[in-house]
Amino acid sequence: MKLTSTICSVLSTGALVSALPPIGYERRLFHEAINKRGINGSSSSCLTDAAPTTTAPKSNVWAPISAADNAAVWDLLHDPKSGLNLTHPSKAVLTDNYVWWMDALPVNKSDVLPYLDGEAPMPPKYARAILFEGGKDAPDSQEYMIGPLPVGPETSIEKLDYIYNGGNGGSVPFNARYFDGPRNKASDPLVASIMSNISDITAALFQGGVYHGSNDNRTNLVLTWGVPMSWDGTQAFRNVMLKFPGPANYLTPLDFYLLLDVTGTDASLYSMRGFVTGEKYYPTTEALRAAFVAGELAMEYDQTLDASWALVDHKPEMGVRDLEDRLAPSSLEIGGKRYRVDEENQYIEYMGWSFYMSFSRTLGIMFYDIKFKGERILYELSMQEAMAQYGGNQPKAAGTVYHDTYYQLGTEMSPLVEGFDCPWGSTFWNLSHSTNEKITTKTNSVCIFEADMNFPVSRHRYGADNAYGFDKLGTVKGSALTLRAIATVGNYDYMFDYVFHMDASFEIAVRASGYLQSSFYYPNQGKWGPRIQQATQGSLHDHIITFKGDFDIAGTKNSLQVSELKAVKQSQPWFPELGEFEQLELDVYNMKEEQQFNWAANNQAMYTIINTNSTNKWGTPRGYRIVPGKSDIHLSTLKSPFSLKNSEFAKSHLAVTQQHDNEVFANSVQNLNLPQKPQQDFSKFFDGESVDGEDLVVWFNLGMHHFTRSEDVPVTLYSEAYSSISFAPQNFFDRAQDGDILNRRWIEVDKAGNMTVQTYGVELETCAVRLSEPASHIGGTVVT
Ligand SMILES: *[C@@H]1O[C@H](CO)[C@@H](O)[C@H](O)[C@H]1NC(C)=O
Ligand SMILES: *[C@@H]1O[C@H](CO)[C@@H](O)[C@H](O)[C@H]1NC(C)=O
Ligand SMILES: *[C@@H]1O[C@H](CO)[C@@H](O)[C@H](O)[C@H]1NC(C)=O
Ligand SMILES: *[C@@H]1O[C@H](CO)[C@@H](O)[C@H](O)[C@H]1NC(C)=O
Ligand SMILES: *[C@@H]1O[C@H](CO)[C@@H](O)[C@H](O)[C@H]1NC(C)=O
Ligand SMILES: *[C@@H]1O[C@H](CO)[C@@H](O)[C@H](O)[C@H]1NC(C)=O
Ligand SMILES: *[C@@H]1O[C@H](CO)[C@@H](O)[C@H](O)[C@H]1NC(C)=O
Ligand SMILES: *[C@@H]1O[C@H](CO)[C@@H](O)[C@H](O)[C@H]1NC(C)=O
Ligand SMILES: [Cu+2]
Repeated sequence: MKLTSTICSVLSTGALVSALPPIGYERRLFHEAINKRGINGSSSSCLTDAAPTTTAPKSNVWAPISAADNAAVWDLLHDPKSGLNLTHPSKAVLTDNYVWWMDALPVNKSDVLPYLDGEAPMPPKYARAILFEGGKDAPDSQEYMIGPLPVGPETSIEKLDYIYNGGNGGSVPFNARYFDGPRNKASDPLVASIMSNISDITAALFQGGVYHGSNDNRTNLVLTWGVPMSWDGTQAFRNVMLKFPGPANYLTPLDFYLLLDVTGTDASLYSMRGFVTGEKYYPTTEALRAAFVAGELAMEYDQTLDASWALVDHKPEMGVRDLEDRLAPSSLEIGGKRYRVDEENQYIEYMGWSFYMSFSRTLGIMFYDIKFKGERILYELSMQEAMAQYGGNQPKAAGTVYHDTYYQLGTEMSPLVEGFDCPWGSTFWNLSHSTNEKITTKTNSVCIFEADMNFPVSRHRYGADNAYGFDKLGTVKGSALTLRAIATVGNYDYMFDYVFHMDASFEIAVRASGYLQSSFYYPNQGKWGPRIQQATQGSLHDHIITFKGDFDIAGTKNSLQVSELKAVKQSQPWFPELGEFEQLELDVYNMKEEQQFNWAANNQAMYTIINTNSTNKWGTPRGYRIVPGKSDIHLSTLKSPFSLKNSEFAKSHLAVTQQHDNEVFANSVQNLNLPQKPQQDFSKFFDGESVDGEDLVVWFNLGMHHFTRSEDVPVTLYSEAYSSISFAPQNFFDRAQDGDILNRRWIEVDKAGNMTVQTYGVELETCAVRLSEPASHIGGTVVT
């Protein structure tokens, strides 16, 4: 489909105006006389031009591994000489050794700084590979580091243990490892035999719904199951919930749960632990059947078989809104793109900012060496985990905690739709990850655009007693550069925005759309969310998105300054009549030790990463402030058995640690099934080290308590499911970073009433615009 729409272009009238009659001019002034004219369009325009290019000062040392390195590492691992005895994953069973996935190993900061800031050579690249080793006497998952790359005589394969603090390094017990295809396949026959045995019951309860196995053509139900699937890796369980199939199956759950023990690699030992339906537990098939025969299992509501109500397509039955057939307003870079890119190095320069992007299959897009006007602000800014934990009175909802890195969130970052997911004219970049020996490329999966903030950075009207009400007026255009990616991890579509502002502040926003994980609706279950469809309850849950910010303010030796606002008692001799009275003051101090902490009540504390030895012109330590945004929450449940020790990063608003090369990640990708014996325990980072005058990492959480609602149907709305935070210079500069911006208006009215408007040479552009439905931007997946 190729659809073309023509947008009005804008035409400047020449903005330097003087001595126009005051009456009637005001309106014109404030709108700068934008004339609209319909145009037929020209084939090229400043909008669709590629961003100007630049050359990164250094090659991107954080880049994902190349296709050639990926293939060479694959071959090395599979070489019989490696002694790993690997089977190709497509043929693997539980008792084989095979590769789960490969990625780049994060390069140590201590190795990177001499390269970035000095003449040191680029530190060598390493791959990391997680191998499932079911063939071992004690079957497990073991992670390896392979390098240096490219593969050569120096390259070795070593266990990768140093990035984990749980005690077993890169080893994860078999029972806790990712529940992949072979494990699913091994336990499916048991599910099929149990469910076949009671197919008359499920058919009676669920409009003919039966399960005879995933490959049986009589099967018309689908399975989902809760995670975690183990407490500590010594056991494995699988709590299955039945659903009606279809693209919106997240919203058509059934009230039927089958609980299995799936411990170990010998599937003949797997067993049933019982059923749950109607909030009751039946330990055996006999008990279930007896209840069915006694008529105790009737469903109060039928789940909908046709879930077309749950699709995100147009619903004509909802009617038409006046004028809604017109194209909606759009943000367009009508002056041409104002950022430069080095696509090969994934490097960007924008209005004083510069930074590198990287990408990992688990964490998605990441940023390094973020500088403003040549000074490093952050060494690293990266998402660490997207977690969700649910509540309910049944095995699935009550027992569900998601760590989306377990599901490889980065690999679910997928093509974006120009004009809708991102503004027309955005720059789109591909994202690539390893799929076994090949590289999978998701085209156009990151978009880059500068957009109008629709409010000025700053302005002031200097009042005067004339027809305009001022003799001077200054206003500075507000715009910002956004990098955006959307990861559809199962049900949810998480949108990550990294926004770089003109005033040297930057912002992170996460929004969620997509399907709720829902439950079958039982009357009187309002404690866990409302009824949102005929037989569907929106299950209450928390989302916590954890980020790492490795700040380097004027060097690596930083402190976390706390400025507490206090209401204190004071007497001032010039107000004798007040005696002691309450007034404001700041209690300013540096945090001494690593800690997890929360935003102060009423936000009465400011947290600033400062360099005590680097002061601005006014003698104040330079810093960046952590500015709370929207919905900066932590996890509500702090002692749940399902998230006891593997989710510590989610349990405070903020945390500060000393940077260490072996404390790279807040979480580990297979921590989900180890709530009670984690591979990575974030709380162990806090071991009393100083954070005063050290290299600091700030960890911070965005998220939302998802109070589900019928407006989550068909999908959750980005407008409300939204969390953000920003970071702003705090005495980092000597003044606001807006004086050098030319996109501003300075208007003066002289005593005679003559007005001049200064445009600093930035006139309204005439940018011929012809938009066409960008079929080419709805990219795809390419395997090379
Ligand atoms: C300023 O305004 C006066 C009175 O309206 C007018 O006569 C004069 O020409 C104007 N001067 C300029 C430089 O536009
Ligand atoms: C616009 O296109 C139409 C049809 O191709 C043509 O007749 C008309 O002259 C064009 N107008 C302009 C302003 O180019
Ligand atoms: C290699 O693994 C296979 C199973 O994948 C196993 O049957 C075989 O014994 C293993 N060989 C060695 C030498 O361990
Ligand atoms: C099927 O159900 C019967 C009792 O109804 C039970 O004896 C038998 O073990 C069941 N088989 C399976 C595989 O659960
Ligand atoms: C289902 O599978 C069975 C056995 O494999 C086969 O005989 C039958 O024709 C299939 N039915 C349909 C509707 O495909
Ligand atoms: C993005 O991927 C597509 C498909 O593989 C490829 O044609 C295109 O060249 C890629 N773009 C870049 C900049 O690598
Ligand atoms: C990174 O640093 C850690 C901790 O100092 C060290 O154990 C590891 O070998 C280093 N990694 C590489 C690739 O040099
Ligand atoms: C600040 O400078 C002093 C004197 O040079 C030095 O002793 C101290 O370690 C420095 N502190 C930091 C945080 O850099
Ligand atoms: Cu949610």
